[in-house]
Amino acid sequence: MKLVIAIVNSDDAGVVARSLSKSGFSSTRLATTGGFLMAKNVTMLVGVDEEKVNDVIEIIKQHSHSRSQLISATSGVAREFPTGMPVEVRVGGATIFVVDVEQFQRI
Ligand code: 2BA
Repeated sequence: MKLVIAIVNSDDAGVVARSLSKSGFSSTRLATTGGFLMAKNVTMLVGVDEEKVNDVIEIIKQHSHSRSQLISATSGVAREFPTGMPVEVRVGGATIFVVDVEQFQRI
């Protein structure tokens, strides 16, 4: 068994979760915050048999859109940029990790 950990944009999380559920995949949504932008995102946990991992990734890909975000030069994040201008950051559709699950139990 594998655990798919997907960090997705908050705006996409609902549709991703619904699409996973429609296809028979259970998921858990955690409210998280990106370390760079300090913006809220959603981390989804999906436990799945190894042969279904690509199906899960495909569903996440279909519904996760990349977008540009402007961060203010006055915010903590942007202080490292010398320009003093707003900085445009391209936030990806989703960041996905796939890890091995040693044990899975429903009690
Ligand atoms: P954040 O850390 O808030 O990062 C948001 C976006 O800012 C990133 O988009 C990337 O385009 C940019 N960015 C991040 N760190 C940067 C840096 N040191 N310098 C310049 N630009 C930087 P994504 O790469 O699509 O990441 C979206 C979110 O996924 C991240 O939010 C973070 O929550 C998570 N993430 C990405 N890579 C990760 C990793 N290796 N480990 C854990 N979480 C990760």
